[in-house]
Amino acid sequence: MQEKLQALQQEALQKVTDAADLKALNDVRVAYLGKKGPITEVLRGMGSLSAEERPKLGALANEVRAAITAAIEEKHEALEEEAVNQQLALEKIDVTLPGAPVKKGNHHPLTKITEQLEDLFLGMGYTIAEGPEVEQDYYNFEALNLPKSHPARDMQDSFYITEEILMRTHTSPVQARTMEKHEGKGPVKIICPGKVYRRDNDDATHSHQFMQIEGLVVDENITMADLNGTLEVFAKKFFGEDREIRLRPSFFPFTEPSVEMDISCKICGGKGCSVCKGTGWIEILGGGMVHPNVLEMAGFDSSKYTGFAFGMGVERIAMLKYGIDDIRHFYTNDVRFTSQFHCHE
Ligand code: 2U9
Repeated sequence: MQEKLQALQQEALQKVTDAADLKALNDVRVAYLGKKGPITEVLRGMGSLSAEERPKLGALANEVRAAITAAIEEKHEALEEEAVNQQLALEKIDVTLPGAPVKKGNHHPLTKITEQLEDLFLGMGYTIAEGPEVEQDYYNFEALNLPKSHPARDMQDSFYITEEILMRTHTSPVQARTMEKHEGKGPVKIICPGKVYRRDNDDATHSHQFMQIEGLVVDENITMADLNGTLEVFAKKFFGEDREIRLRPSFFPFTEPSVEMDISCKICGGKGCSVCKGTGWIEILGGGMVHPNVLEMAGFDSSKYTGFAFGMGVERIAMLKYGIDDIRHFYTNDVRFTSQFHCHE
């Protein structure tokens, strides 16, 4: 019986060693240590032994059982560790792999053009001024030499909130407010970007809301030559060094004299084509010398100070720069349009 137990132990330990997974190991446990297993069988047959031999064999059986149990526990631990390691190997994350690509957005073309224009004028020493879109009649019209009866108000029909409050029709009230803050002391050198509103019927070239950038310089000894030089630098930097500019006489209530600026047509080089309607020139902006009435109303002595101002529509500039044929594209927010402006100049 002793030999049988020892043989059983050897056999069981070998099977424990051979068990390839937790299931096989459990089968060994059930087979050798279970109630119907061979060790229990041996113990059951102890009745036929002498009183001397019985405890010896009992002790041996317990040793065998303990040895097999210990071997199973050890193997169990090893197999579990192996299983965890296998799982870890399977779930290993390669942190050096490139991530899923994130779709990059881009700025709206009007934002881009505005920022490009801002950069250009910041480089010439201007600062940026902003003001309210819901504006008082006084700053939008009156302070700009457009009294209530002035016929030029018709050209800038607005959305009125009350008799005295309206959606601004240009960014010029920002200049008027800034001048007022200066309390009659120069220099003032600002550009004012922002959204403006006019009661207009929308079509390919008109929109009831659009963006402007206006500039204003007020100081002693400012002349038309300063305006001319500034506009020339702007035109060449923005549209290309090969562009020529020309100033034509015009009229605005807030400037005197007033001008409109054209640049030579890039498409035909000045010969005349469909883009410039055969003239060789494309209208870009308006400007002029600040009207003495405007200077005085803002608290500046017009015998000491002079100034120039100019204004442009950002949509028009963007349309010319990118060859966009309909102003409504800017406001319908179709990503097929807005996503075409990916370059970050
Ligand atoms: C102050 C004094 C003078 C701003 C000016 C223009 C000429 C002009 C238009 C261009 C196209 C507006 O977007 S547009 O329709 N602007 O032609 N703007 S002078 O003159 C000012 C402004 C403020 C205190």
